[in-house]
Amino acid sequence: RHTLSLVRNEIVSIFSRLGFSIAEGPEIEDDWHVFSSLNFAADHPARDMQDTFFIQRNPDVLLRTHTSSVQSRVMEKAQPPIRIICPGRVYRNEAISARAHCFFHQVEALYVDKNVSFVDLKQTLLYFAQEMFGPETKIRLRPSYFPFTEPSAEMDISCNLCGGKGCSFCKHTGWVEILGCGMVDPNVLDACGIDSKEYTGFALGMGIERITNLKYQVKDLRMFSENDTRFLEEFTSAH
Ligand code: 2NL
Repeated sequence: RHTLSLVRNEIVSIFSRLGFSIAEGPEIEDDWHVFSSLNFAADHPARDMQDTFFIQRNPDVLLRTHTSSVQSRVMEKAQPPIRIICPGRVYRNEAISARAHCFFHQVEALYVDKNVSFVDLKQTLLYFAQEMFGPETKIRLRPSYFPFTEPSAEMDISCNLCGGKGCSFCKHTGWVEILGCGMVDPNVLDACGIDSKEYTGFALGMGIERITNLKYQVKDLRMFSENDTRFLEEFTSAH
C-alpha cells in the first residue's frame, strides 16, 4: 500500500477502537458544506480564490479544503450520538514545493452527544498519541483559533525523535505540533440541525502527511505523489 494509506489505516484503526466509524463524502463540494455551515464569516480569507479551487468559476462549486464538509453532511442527516472519523483528500490553491502541495490528506474526528466535554476530548487525544507514537508519549494543548470550534486548541506531542530532550527536529523545544481540535461551536451544531442546547461535541483534525513525516521523516512532500517505487517500497506494514 501507499505510505499515506498505511498511516491513514493506522489512524482510523486507533479511532475505531474508541467506537468511531468511517464517514466519507464528495471532494467536489458546495459553499454551504465547506464554509457557511461551519461558521466561516462571509469575508473569511479561505473563501478567496487564492486559497480555494473553484470549478468553472462558479462560487458554489469548489474542491473541499478540509474534510469537515463530510461531518457537516453527516450532522444534517443524523441525530446524536454521532461518532465518526473522516479520512480523505483535500485541496488548496498553493504553489507546489517541498513543504506545500495543492492537495494533501486529512483525518478529522467528530463526537456529538449529551454531556460531551473537554475532558472527553483530552483523554481521546492522549489515547491517540500514545497508540500512534508509543506509551511514553506526552501531550500538551495550546490555545488556538478555528472558525468551527470554541474553545480551540493545538496539540503538541513530546518529540518522538529525542524523547523531549530537544533536537534539531523539534527546534530544541522538545515538542512537535500534530493536530488541531476543540469543542464544536454551537453555531455549527445549530446550522446542521442539531440542538446546541441539548448536545455538545468535540472535533479534531490532522494532516496525514504531517503524521507520516513525524513517523518516517519524509523530507519532501512531493515524494508522496510522484509514485517513485524506490520511495514506496521503503514502507511496508501488515495493514
Ligand atoms: C487542523 C485542524 C480541525 C476540526 C478540524 C471540525 C469539524 C466540524 C465541526 C468542528 Cl464539522 N470542527 N473539525 C476542528 C478543529 C480542528 O483541524 O489543523 N487540521 C489539519
